[in-house]
Amino acid sequence: MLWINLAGMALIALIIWWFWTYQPPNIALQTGAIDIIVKDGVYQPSKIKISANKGTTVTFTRRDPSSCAETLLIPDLEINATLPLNKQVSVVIPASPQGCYAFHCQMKMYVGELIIE
Ligand SMILES: [Cu+2]
Repeated sequence: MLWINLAGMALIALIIWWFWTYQPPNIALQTGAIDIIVKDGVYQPSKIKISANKGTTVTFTRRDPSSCAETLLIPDLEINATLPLNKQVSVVIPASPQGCYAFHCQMKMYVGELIIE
């Protein structure tokens, strides 16, 4: 009986950890190339950091055949790109002021964040 209770508590703790505290790994890069893979419902990495007032190029490679993933939108920067399957596409991020800029696919199944600081 005690073991069942302990196992149950451990499971609950694991569920709480997974859903409330677990954050997928982020990659923060200030310089150099940033490559994002579009796959399995997530941008990898989904959070990227770049320097303010300094443009950069981010490449996207779509590995998800669903057509919705084909469109990449960064509304605040007025960027709209088409990502053909399995092709690396360079997206030029213009020099921009500090802030958080969301990027996503057409239906927002894929979501990511561009942090400019
Ligand atoms: Cu989508």
